[in-house]
Amino acid sequence: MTAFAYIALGANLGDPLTTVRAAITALQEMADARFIAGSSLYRTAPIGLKHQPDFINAVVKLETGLAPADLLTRLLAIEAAFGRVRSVKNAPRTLDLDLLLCGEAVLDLPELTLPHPRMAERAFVLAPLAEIAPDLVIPGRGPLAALLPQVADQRIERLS
Ligand code: PH2
Ligand code: MG
Ligand code: MG
Repeated sequence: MTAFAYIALGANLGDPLTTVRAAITALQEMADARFIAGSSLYRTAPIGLKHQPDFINAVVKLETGLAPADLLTRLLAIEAAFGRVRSVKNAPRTLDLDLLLCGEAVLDLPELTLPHPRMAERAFVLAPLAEIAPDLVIPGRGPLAALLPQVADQRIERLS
């Protein structure tokens, strides 16, 4: 049994454009997962801690038979390989890979909540997600298309 998984990429330290492009390549090459689609890259205003550089964000769709916790372990390994150092919550980061959705899975574990608990409030997630999955319905949150207008005030620019 496989499921479609959606992963959000974010970076705002170092050379974030190069990092996000290289991280997409790493996801394309991940064992036990098939790369289905990747969104455009976006330049986005920081949400949460305001006084930090703009982010580069994107979303990728994979098909995988991995359990959500095992997929998360792979993502954390890629973050570490890109030099991610964890300090305070929402601090600037070289690379953040967030598991947004894994099929219909609804989970509330200490290390993993699915769907991602803040995805529905973030234009930097919803806009790239809408590019690759316009008809997506988020378990417990409803259709993506209905959520997007609610985040229209967040600054986000699609890069070519
Ligand atoms: N990630 C955060 C907090 N704020 N803001 C933007 N624009 N993009 C992000 O990826 C982001 C953020 C926590 O992971
Ligand atoms: Mg994050
Ligand atoms: Mg994260």
